[in-house]
Amino acid sequence: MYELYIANKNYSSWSLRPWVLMQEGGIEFREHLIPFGDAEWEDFRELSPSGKVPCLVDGSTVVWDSLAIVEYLAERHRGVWPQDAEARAFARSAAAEMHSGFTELRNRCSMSCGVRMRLKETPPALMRDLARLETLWSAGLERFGGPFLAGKSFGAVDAFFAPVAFRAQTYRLDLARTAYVQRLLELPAMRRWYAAALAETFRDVPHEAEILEMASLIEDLRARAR
Ligand SMILES: N[C@@H](CCC(=O)N[C@@H](CS)C(=O)NCC(=O)O)C(=O)O
Repeated sequence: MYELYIANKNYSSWSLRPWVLMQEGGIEFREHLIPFGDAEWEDFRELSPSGKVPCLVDGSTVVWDSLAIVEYLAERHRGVWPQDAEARAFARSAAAEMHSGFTELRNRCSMSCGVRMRLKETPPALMRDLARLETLWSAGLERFGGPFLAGKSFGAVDAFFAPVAFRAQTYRLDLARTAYVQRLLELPAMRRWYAAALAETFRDVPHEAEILEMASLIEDLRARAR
């Protein structure tokens, strides 16, 4: 049984990627959620070489970093990447681009599933990231026929863009490919993640501050600690 270490579902976009891939792909794992800032983080650092989540443990093998986890799983399970070589090249390129790029989108629209925010500014760098996203999604959906980015099935490439769907919902991002965003949000695993995120009462002060620096709060749908 795999052990998957993740952080708070409300905030942890990197954790969501392998989690949703494994859940949708029927790859069984035991989940360990370590809340940001919790004392457990210190113990966790002994396990994960980077001290970051997600981190997958398979017996004596430790795999850290979302992309490495996806590749590790792809060696053992079908359907992580597409069968077709051309679709696979596209899927790997797009996932790698998400992993290393879209910096402005990631920084300015930090993931917080349970709130609705209005961005204070939409600078050109953010508009460039959104335009690139549209081009990339359109290329995949049109070339491989949808409904997912590299064809008929949900796979690693879609898992890499899953946090963008929550960001689009939180910040009401103006994306033309709303059907794809909706498709991601409606996946059973995404609904489960979202429900768990809404139920979290923990608030990470640095994350909350970062989000409020970039955007104004419209609505907070999360449960509150009693
Ligand atoms: N490139 C890494 C990024 C991982 C990452 O930044 N994870 C965040 C949580 S979303 C983290 O562990 N932050 C805690 C820290 O930096 O102490 C990946 O793809 O897994």
